[in-house]
Amino acid sequence: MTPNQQDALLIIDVQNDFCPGGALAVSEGDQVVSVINAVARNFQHIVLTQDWHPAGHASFASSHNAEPYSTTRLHYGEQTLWPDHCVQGSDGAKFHPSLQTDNARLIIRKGMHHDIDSYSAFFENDQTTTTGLSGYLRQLDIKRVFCTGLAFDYCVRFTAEDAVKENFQTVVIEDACRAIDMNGSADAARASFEDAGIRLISSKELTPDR
Ligand code: VGL
Ligand code: ZN
Repeated sequence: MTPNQQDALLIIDVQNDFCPGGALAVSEGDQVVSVINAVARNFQHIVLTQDWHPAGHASFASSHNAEPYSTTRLHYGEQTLWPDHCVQGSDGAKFHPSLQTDNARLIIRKGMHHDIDSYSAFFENDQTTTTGLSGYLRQLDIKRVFCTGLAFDYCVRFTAEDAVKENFQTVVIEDACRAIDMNGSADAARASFEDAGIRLISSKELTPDR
């Protein structure tokens, strides 16, 4: 499978806080970096996302005097509460230092509204507030997106599902992702991808020489 002009690589939240040692560490999160750097060489259109919360964000357990990984209701529905992470301007919010970002054309920052979390690169968790990504991709005549990054079962999952809703063909490169895997969330993501017609592939299909 060789990406063409109408394909885009989406690199979701490969940030220090989602890697080992970070505030919301995803097991083996740093291991996606070399895989993503390798597949990125095949793409002309690369978009990065960066989880980018103001201090005191509504998705932080500390803002509700609650335990991390518990849930609460926000104005748009149920929301998992996370440890403080990816605070704007912090080291935890920086991209992993080995992630090659120079060829990315766009960086979408998300989760910036104090009262709305945003897992997806397309729509915030109220499912209405847009990041502008669909318009950007359409104007570049992108037809298909390849999703990578962290976390497989949260931000990658919601991005891939929204990409389908926005009429992009959608592929997830599974070994270029790692999951938080809480209460069966990784298996739930796989089942949902199957239902939505989202293809799961291995990076080997894009980089046969590695
Ligand atoms: C993410 C939880 C909270 C992610 C971001 O990137 O998957 N998960 N914020
Ligand atoms: Zn977040």
